[in-house]
Amino acid sequence: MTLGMVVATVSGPAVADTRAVDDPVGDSTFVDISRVRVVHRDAVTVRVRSAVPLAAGQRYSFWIDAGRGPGPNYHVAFYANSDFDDALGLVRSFSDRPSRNVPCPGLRARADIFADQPVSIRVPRRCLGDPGTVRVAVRFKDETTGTVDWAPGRRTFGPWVRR
Ligand SMILES: [Ca+2]
Repeated sequence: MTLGMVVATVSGPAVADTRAVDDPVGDSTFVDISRVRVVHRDAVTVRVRSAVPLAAGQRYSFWIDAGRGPGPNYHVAFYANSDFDDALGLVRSFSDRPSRNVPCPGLRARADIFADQPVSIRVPRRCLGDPGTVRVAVRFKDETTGTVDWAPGRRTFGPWVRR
């Protein structure tokens, strides 16, 4: 814990509320994350760049750790250009099946196969219990072929992002 805090202080960027992690290009087929950027302000905003065009049948899943318990606390998943229910899933593991969903006014999810824009979510902090720090794991899955790409790695979170 202490070591992690020291490392974060020494190597952290000047802007503590933003972290970006590059993901290898070519490490998966049909879906391929190239970069994840997390901004932690009044909302937690996650933008994910894809190295390949977005397509129908891709599912975009996000797990958020708000620092409570050993695993992820929240889950959001959706498809491109489809209706999105503004509910946040409660989870305790890297599961696609939340124990329940809670309303989160202001929750946004975006994935547009017709625009060259990142896949993104925006989650108001109040929906997450106003955490001091958060970290995020992302998985893109092509449901036709079953291929997946995780960032930063399978069932692995990126760096903590302070508000
Ligand atoms: Ca990748």
